Amino acid sequence: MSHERMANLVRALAMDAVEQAKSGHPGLPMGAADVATVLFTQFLKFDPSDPHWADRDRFVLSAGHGSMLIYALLYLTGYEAMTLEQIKRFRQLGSITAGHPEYGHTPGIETTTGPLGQGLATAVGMAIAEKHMAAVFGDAVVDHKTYVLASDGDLMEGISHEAIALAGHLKLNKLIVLFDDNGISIDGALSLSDSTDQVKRFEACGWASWRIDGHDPQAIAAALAKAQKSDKPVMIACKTTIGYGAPTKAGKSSSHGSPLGADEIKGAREKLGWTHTPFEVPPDILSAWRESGARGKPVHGAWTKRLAALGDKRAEFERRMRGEISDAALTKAVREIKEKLAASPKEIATRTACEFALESLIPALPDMIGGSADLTGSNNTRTKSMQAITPADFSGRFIHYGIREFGMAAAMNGMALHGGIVPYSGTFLVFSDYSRPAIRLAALMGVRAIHILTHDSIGLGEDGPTHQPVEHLAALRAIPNLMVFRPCDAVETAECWELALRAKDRPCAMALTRQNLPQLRNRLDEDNICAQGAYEIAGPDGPASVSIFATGSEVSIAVDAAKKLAEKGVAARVVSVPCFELFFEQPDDVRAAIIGNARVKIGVEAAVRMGWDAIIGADGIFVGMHSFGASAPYKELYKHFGITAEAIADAALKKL
Ligand SMILES: Cc1ncc(C[n+]2csc(CCOP(=O)(O)OP(=O)(O)O)c2C)c(N)n1
Repeated sequence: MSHERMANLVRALAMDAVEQAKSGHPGLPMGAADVATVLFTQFLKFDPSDPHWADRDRFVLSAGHGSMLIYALLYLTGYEAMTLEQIKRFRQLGSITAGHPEYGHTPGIETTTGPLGQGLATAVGMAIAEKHMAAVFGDAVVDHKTYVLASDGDLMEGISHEAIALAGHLKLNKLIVLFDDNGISIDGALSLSDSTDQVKRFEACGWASWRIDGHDPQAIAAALAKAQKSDKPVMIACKTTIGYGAPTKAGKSSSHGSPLGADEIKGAREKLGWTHTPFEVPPDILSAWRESGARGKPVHGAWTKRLAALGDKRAEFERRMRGEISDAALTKAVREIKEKLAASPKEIATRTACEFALESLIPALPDMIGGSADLTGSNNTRTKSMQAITPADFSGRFIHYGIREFGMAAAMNGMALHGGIVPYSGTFLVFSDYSRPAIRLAALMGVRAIHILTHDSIGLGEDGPTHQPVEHLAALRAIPNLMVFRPCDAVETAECWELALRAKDRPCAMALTRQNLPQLRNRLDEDNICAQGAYEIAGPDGPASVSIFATGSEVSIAVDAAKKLAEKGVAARVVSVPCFELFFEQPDDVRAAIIGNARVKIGVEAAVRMGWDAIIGADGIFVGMHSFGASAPYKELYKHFGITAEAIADAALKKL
């Protein structure tokens, strides 16, 4: 079967599906069909009968708007779930052919893409994961490549630079980027807004990179063959024509993101020599595609034998790839931490409590790979025993991501998606804005990526308002499926870590302090009390007329306020709220019991009020931030902004 016929079938399916949906992006699939056909028929290692095969090559369509390309490829190569019917239902409710590829929604989709640049950055994480798992389990069972198809838009986005610099530094030579170099974006020619020499840029970042004709199957195959042997990551700039085959729209932005229209499609059929009706799949071409889809079966079979030969390590490898951390090891480690804290309570910052917890967690859970965006000493995410991952040795468990918060968060998604790894990392809470789009994708995909975000309020002090988050907790809490933890002491920090690790299908953000906090939980609790999201941490024996709800560093202030109220004969209880999301997920009666019916409800958090009304009600009192912070020693700032035990007690007394 000729390459041309196989590639033209991809083009036809893309234009027909977009036309039927009356929306979508035909330009990229038509332009990149040759590149993708060579990759999928000759190079990509995969087995459509087992989309989760651990040693498959990963393929990331970073330019997610070209989704019909991957849907066509999945159908043609024989992924059972991807039927012609699904392709006909492109972009319709309930289909697996969503507008942009969605991880977990469609078998064969390795990561959700659409936000340009992120697919590439996620792929960097996949390639790191491959190297680490190969270092741990050996290349007999872990030896695959990560391929990315990236567009102009992917490479223009700032995150691409973080990603390629990190990949180049780490010499991720099994990462191969195919750049769909068509010189067109939505507004028109790329020359409107860009004149970067991408080949030189990648080379400057330590990649091997060169240009080819992206419509010449021999050139594509030769380039991919050469890329297999590279000692650096590879970027092949494939010169293509967007909307290839369309008589008047090819090479123009008009083919990028709308249906071509009946006349243009008719003309494209003529130009491509495609005599078939819409959605007609010639059996001989389909069988050629299916044959290439079956290429991986014997390779997969041989791998299964090698896996069996792993012996003792096999179960461990399979457990890790399933994403199941060892329940017994985690339970034991958390118990150990809590016992130590009960035996000798610690007045430490929660960031220090994080490191204290990690000292037990890291040896217990080999799946965990930590890191920091150049704030290792401030985030306390590296324990003494952790070795850094280096280009020469990927067996380490700590990554110096550099000052690349977004690239770090996207790479963490890639590691989690690859499997075998539970990634966590550190930066300042205020800089979660820089990583937010990747945190959002983690939440959308349902992957376990753990973001340690220290220096979580005005409590960081002298660095001032540029570094003091005020709106970030609210902003993070607004992301569905993301757990935002803000523990109040060392014990809560350990419990929040346990919850983060146990949540297999959820990312989390953990806000931790720079300043020391007293340990409020001195008793050894068998259960994870934070699991409920909120609980009474201090209270009178009888009914309370004041309920004070607080998180993190403000819980101890709330406890002091309750003492002051008690001195005045007012019974007040304090509820610690380490995780809003887990609290809101409790049954109504549990929530109602924790909120209680005290006459006065007060929320205390050194941040903005947004979100708190769900707990304290619209008529509740909020003690927190109403503006940006300021530069000063933190104790002065708490006084200056009125977040004190006195202010809380006074507000309660006034309302009673
Ligand atoms: C972060 C982000 N910004 C904007 C968009 C909207 N968008 C989708 S495709 C595109 C650019 C299209 O140009 P290119 O990447 O070259 O794709 P091609 O036209 O070759 O299909 C834009 C701006 C997006 N998907 N993601």
